[in-house]
Amino acid sequence: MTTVSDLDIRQLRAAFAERFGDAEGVRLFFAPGRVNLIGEHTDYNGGLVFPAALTFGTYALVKPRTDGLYRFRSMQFEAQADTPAANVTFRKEDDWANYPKGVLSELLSYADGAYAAKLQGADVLYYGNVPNGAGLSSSASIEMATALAFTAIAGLDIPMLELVKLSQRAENRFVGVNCGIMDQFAVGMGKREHAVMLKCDTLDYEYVPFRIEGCKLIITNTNKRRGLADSKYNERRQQCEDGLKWIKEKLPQLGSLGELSLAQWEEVRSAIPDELIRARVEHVVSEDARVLEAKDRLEQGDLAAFGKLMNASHESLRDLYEVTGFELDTLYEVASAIEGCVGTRMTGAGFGGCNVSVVRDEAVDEFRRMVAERYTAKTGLVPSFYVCDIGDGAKELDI
Ligand code: NG1
Ligand code: MG
Repeated sequence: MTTVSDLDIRQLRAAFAERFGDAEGVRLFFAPGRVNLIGEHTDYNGGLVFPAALTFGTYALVKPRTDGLYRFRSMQFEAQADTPAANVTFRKEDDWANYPKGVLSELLSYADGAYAAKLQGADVLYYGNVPNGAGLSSSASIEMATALAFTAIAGLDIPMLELVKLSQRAENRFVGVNCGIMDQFAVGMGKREHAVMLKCDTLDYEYVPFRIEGCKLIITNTNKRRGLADSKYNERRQQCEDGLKWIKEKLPQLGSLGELSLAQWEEVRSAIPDELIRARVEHVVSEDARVLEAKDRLEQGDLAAFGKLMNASHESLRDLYEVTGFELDTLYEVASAIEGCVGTRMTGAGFGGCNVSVVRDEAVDEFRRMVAERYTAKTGLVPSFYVCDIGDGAKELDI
């Protein structure tokens, strides 16, 4: 993977000029990828998540236009799109460019179109170093970089939290991925050296210093593409909704699974006649409790307990929610067998993508060596490792 320090702004300017004529007056915006530390498949259930923003992400070099035309180009992808603000529609062949187009579409209709007249066009060049389809939110990072860039160049005063919601709508309605709020929130609202615990129904949130003294946060990519992830993701969402419906027969006031305490769950679990759906709900309710406890443990500096909760989260996603799969389970197995690995789990939607681990400094080299060797022996795939820092959410960069 290319690291952030490899990005040379002169290179980016030159590439911009090559595609658009000249780079006079461009502005640079950045939005990170994110990693979820714990709290998986809880966001769309109104539950708790505990993500953090990464220091790699998507850069958008932007120059305003005045003719209403938006032109999208990428340093890495062939597909490109030219879209007049008057006619923003989804086109399959526009590929990745549908994400910024979705954001544009949502901005145009935001507040009943109150800002539409100010959205007068832009040329945009993207450069990203979040691995795609790995569960690190490359899509949310494109969306949030775009949302911030377009509001900034148009001089619109829209708060970050609104851009977060608007970008989620872009993904739900324009791109057609029915994701929860976690990704856009972490990407927009992330804070350097902090994780953020978010309650996804109320959007109440709390920053927690991410102190893991003597340890590193390591993301390991299975390099297994996520295949049927979308259909299975939507199937899990449906199963949770079915579970909620049954529980509501006993607790009519319940708005979401995220409102259900462990104690309440014990009382109503028999209301769900279907064993599989009971298992799905059991994961959601227990995962929510793990997030709360993980936050406390991190604040207390009890990394051993924090790590155990990460492992328990993986096992619940494997056994109850069934979203891990052979590669992620193999990583979990080989990583957790390493002495200096404090905690390890899948992160993101699952079915492939990434694992996240907390590893003692002195064990990092061994972790990389042994995990790679054993993982490759079992799967035939070569994993990638990223030793991570926690960075800030979306922002404009000085150039
Ligand atoms: P990733 O792995 O980034 O696709 C998905 C959802 C999140 C959340 C997690 C599971 C998308 C774009 N995002 O994350 O909202 O539900 O799965 O915790 O589908
Ligand atoms: Mg995504």
